[in-house]
Amino acid sequence: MTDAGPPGQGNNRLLLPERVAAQLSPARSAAVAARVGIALGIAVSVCFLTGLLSHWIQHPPTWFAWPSRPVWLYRVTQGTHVISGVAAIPLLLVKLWSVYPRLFARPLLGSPLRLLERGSIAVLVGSVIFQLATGLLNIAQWYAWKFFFTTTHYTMAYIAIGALAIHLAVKLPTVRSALTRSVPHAPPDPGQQPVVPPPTDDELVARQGISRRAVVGAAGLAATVAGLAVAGQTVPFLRGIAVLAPRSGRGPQGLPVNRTASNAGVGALARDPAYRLRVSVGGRERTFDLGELRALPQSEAVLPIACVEGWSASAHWGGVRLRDLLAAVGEYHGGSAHFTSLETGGLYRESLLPRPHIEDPATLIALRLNGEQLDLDHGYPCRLIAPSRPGVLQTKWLARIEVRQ
Ligand SMILES: Nc1nc2c(c(=O)[nH]1)N[C@H]1C(S)=C(S)[C@@H](COP(=O)(O)O)O[C@H]1N2
Ligand SMILES: [Mo]
Repeated sequence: MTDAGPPGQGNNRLLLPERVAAQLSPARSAAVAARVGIALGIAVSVCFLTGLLSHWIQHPPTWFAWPSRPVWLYRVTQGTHVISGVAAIPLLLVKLWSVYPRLFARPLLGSPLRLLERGSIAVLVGSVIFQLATGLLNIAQWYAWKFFFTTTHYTMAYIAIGALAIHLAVKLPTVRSALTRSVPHAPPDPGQQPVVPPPTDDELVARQGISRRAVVGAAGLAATVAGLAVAGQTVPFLRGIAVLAPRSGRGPQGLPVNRTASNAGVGALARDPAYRLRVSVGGRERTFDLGELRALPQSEAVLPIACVEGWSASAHWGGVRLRDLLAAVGEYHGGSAHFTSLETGGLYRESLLPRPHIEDPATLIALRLNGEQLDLDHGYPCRLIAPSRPGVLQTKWLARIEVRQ
């Protein structure tokens, strides 16, 4: 190929050695870009919606209500959020690769429509790279920069999805025509009459290097492998292959720990024989020592801890039903319960529990975990565990429960 090729194929010669460009050009087509783009669009949209849910659960707008059943609901939505985000990374790379020469096609800017197209691509690529990179770092790191992470990750999500909408609207005609073309064959050269049948996939490989079908297949495979590499942190039987899941299955009592008692600086207060849990509801207040909590009717529940980072693990919890504990103090007439930890600092020392979760019989003030007394790192003397909730709201080392109407 000495020519730069038809406009749809881009100008490879400007960026790559001629031999390499000739190998790659058949795979760098609108047909590949559209197909990988659709998979990427689906992954990004699923990631956006599940991320939005997680944000609303943690910072509920007045119109928003999240159910307490099924107990695994948040585990599934947040697992999906992390898996779709990670699967999007290879798809984005292949998509960028397939359109790369065309990104620099002349004219760079030009008409207002072209300006919009270019601008939305720049914003889209930048924001999606930012989201996927910070999301991935958050899975690997945690805590140090969480406050910065949540607010920017949330804001950037709207920017990314807005740019995606503009990009799709502008590209709709291109996508439509690209999808009617089949992947294995090159589009007919407009300068020639088609006197021979179009080459088969194998011929194309032999003649020109990578086929389009191979690229689309490789993108799908890479996305699946990446997804599986994190899926193990939430799907137990995939744990063995979860190379991107740093906190699966380890920790005391068979459950990972995000923040230990010594990190939180609560060891002495938690072990103090003078420990009391203060509970107030319906204008009454009462304190409980550990013996009194153990003397109340005990219940059990199998519930997951589902961290916003995407790891989750199911466990067998035992303790006092929250609604029983409240009933032992005063009358509950609705409203949220405010939980405060013994922890004096930290971002997660308090949480708010809405009515559906307060009334759910599976919501426990846990004293036991997997058949043993709750480990200090899991929240001894007692912690909140409620169904279908982000782990970050399952407050450990409880000091106070206060119903606010
Ligand atoms: N007081 C307090 N409670 C807390 C936290 C914390 O830092 N402080 N971390 C939360 C987070 S982010 C998660 S995922 C769960 C993890 O519970 P585990 O450490 O028992 O697995 O506890 C939550 N409860
Ligand atoms: Mo968490």
